[in-house]
Amino acid sequence: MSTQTATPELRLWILEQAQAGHAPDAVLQAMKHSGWDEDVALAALEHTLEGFLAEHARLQQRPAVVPVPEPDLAQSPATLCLPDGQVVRVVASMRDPRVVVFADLLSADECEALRQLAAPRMARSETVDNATGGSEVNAARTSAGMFFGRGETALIARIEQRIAALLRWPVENGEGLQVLHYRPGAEYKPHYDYFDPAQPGSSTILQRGGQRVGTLVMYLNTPAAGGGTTFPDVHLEVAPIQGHAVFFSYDRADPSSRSLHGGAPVIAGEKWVATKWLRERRFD
Ligand code: PD2
Ligand code: ZN
Repeated sequence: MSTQTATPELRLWILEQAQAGHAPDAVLQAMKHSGWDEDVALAALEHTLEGFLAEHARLQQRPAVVPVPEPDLAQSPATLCLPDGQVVRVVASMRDPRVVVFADLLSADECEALRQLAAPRMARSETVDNATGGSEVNAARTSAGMFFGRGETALIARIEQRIAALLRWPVENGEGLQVLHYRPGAEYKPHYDYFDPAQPGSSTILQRGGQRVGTLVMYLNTPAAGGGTTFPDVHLEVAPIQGHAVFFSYDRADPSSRSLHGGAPVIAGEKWVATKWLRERRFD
């Protein structure tokens, strides 16, 4: 075991390297060359850079960057085999904003079962009232919806475990699944899923689980026309196809995340989705 501990001089030196624009990996290598134990150097680097990034964000008056859920796509796999045996196909991915489209996340039977469970409990969708942190009916969101409790049924628990494995994010950090139903003409105008830190109502909401850092929209049917999920900043539209899902993450609660997205109007037929929002911390 190492007896070295990081000194204030080392932290100052790390900060100077960061300010000069040197990449963390290059700084780590330089520390190792100077005789610092790798674990000590890494811990000092992480600790110092965390502070550096927080300060950088504060100076820019922007929220800090935080860790986000992320599927394991390092080797560009065509499929991901999840622990429950589900083989999910990776259809498309984009780095900035981070968007990944999956196929076969849910079977047709699972989609039907979710719709059946949700149908008797649907009510006009509400959006968060920024001033109070409560919710209100809003013309920008003309769907009907309901929330399941986390793990409410065996089916829901199984889907939640699958999502946790896919996105490598704890089940406990997820909000309950929300099911939305759009009729022809219904839409969800472009919005951000994170809570605006500048709004007075947000502090109450953030006490439970912190910020939202990722969203998974799962398509429970295939509308005849319209109803895609749009990302206006990058002119992307994801087609709603039964069993497919679109995942996107946002590592800062700020428009620079480019996570603006909406549900385009349904033109023909109807649209059913289930949304899973993921928080920074346990959402109990
Ligand atoms: O239904 C959609 O495509 C959609 C679009 C934007 C859902 C959500 N946002 C959401 O549930 O946050
Ligand atoms: Zn949304």
